[in-house]
Parts: sequence; structure tokens; C-alpha cells
Amino acid sequence: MKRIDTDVSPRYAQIPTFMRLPHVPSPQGYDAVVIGAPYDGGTSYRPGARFGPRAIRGESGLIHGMGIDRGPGTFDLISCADAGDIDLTPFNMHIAMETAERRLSGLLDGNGAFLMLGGDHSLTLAALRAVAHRHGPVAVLHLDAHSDTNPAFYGGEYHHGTPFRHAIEEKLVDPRRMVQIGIRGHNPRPDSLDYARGHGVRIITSDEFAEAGPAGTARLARECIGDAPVYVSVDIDVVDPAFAPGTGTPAPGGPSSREVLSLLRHVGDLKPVGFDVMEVSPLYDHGGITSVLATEIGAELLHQYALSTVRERESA
Ligand SMILES: [Mn+2]
Repeated sequence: MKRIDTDVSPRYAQIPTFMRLPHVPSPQGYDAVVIGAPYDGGTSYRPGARFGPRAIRGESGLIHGMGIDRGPGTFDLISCADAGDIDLTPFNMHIAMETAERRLSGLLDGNGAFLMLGGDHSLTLAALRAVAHRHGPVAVLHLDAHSDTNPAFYGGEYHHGTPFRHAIEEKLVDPRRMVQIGIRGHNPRPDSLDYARGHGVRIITSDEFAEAGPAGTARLARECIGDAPVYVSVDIDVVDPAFAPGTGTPAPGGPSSREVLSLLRHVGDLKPVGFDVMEVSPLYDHGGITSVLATEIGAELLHQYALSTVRERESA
């Protein structure tokens, strides 16, 4: 199956899949599969991320597949499909998490990697369970305003502020090969950064990112992650709410969309094995700018995966 041809059908036409990829509900043999995770049962403030995947897909027809001066397009290098959404119950997080893990594990059985479109960040724990099942404990490149290593809130162990604490506790990730970039703002007490730093996580705050710049920050991340298989998780709230207002817990003082996109251009130098773009809440968006950015980030991650896949193939 092929992508919808923009020479035939204008970019705002046809039923939207991510970047006009073919909709393949049970994909097999693809290098990368895009999957939506419409869910917001773990949000602590603004709801609405359950509508994220649909909004991202709606805007994603805009993207042709590759920016200027970037060489061959992503879909000339690797095979990709859109598998649709995970059917997640809005009523019970434990069922939703199990459903997500099962579906994502199933994708990894027959394909190279997935790009999950969220959905709130609690589902990244399900993704890491699936990825660790396949690859063992992975390194993590985590872009977010928040470290998401909080304790339980209101008696709930699992919510969108906890996935990386659980991932560390469940040994799904190697915290010494984990980098969190863009962290800022306010944390409830005790400071959740204490937990992350106490386990050896490398935190690069928003101010440190601004000082080192995208290339310098990428260098720091590469020193920490090395050639370990790495999961890349992007909470859209890493970007300043001036550029990405449509999200659950906005935090002023973040990097611009350009800075985040140029940082992500270095992901292909690593060995990425899975991706997500989370926390898009279209209810709070304006003119679709957050969804447009999420689509651009997803496109960049697929391209970086294509570059690393081609490099691995050539060295094999
Ligand atoms: Mn997050």
C-alpha cells in the first residue's frame, strides 16, 4: 500500500492518516508503525489529550515528508504505515495500560519500531514495558518540562506525572543512560528531581538547554546515552506554551519549536528503538499550532529513525 499521492489529492482531502501513510490495522514487516493512543485518564490539570491523535493526523497532511536540503525523504528510505488507534477504555487506567502494552508489544513482534501519538504521558510506561520486553532495559531521551518521576497523587500510583519513576522501579530503563531535557517550572514537594537525580538521571534544565544550544545539548545527551538502544519520548509541553499552548500542563520559559526540532535532528546519531509524542490537547490549542508542531516532531523522529536504520544496514 502507498501513501495518498499529493499530486492527485490535495493535502486537506481524504481521510487523514499520519502524513498520509497507508492505514494498515495489523501491520507486518514495516520499519516503523505510527499508532495513536487517545487517552487522558492520567491527566492532573487540563484534560483533552484523548483528542490528540485525531488532531495531529488532521494537521499532518500538510507535511510532504521531508524538509528542504535534507536529502532523500523518509519514505524513500524506510517503510512506514499508520496502524490507527489503540482502543483504550476511558474508565479504567489499569485496563488501558494493559491494552496499550499488549498492542504495542504486538507491533514490535512484526515491525521495527513504533511512533506513538498521545494521549497523556502515563501511557509511556506501557510503551516502555513493551520496548523493554523486546530490547531489555533501554536508554531514554526524554524531552519535557517535567521529569515525570513524581510520587503517587491523591492515592493514585499511576498518572501522567509518574511514568519514568515506574519505569526506573520496574527496571525497564537504565537511569544512568537517561537524559531529561527542558525541565523547568514548579514541582510538588518533595521535589521529583531528587528521585531522578538520586538514580543517576542526567537532567538538562530549560535554562541549561538554552545555554548549551541544540548542538551542545545533543552532545551531552550522546555522551550519556552512547550506543545503547534508546527510547525517545517527547512531551509537547517541553516547548514553550507560546508555541504549543494545546497541552495539559503548560510551563512558560521553555525552548522554541525551532530549538526542539534542531535538537531532534541529532537523534539519528543515536540508536533509537521507539518514539512517542505526547500530551497534545487540542481543546486548548489555537489555530492548530500545537498539532502542527507535534506532526513536525513526529515527522522528524521518523526521519531520524530512517537515517539510523540506513546506517545500521550499511554497517551490517
Ligand atoms: Mn510528561
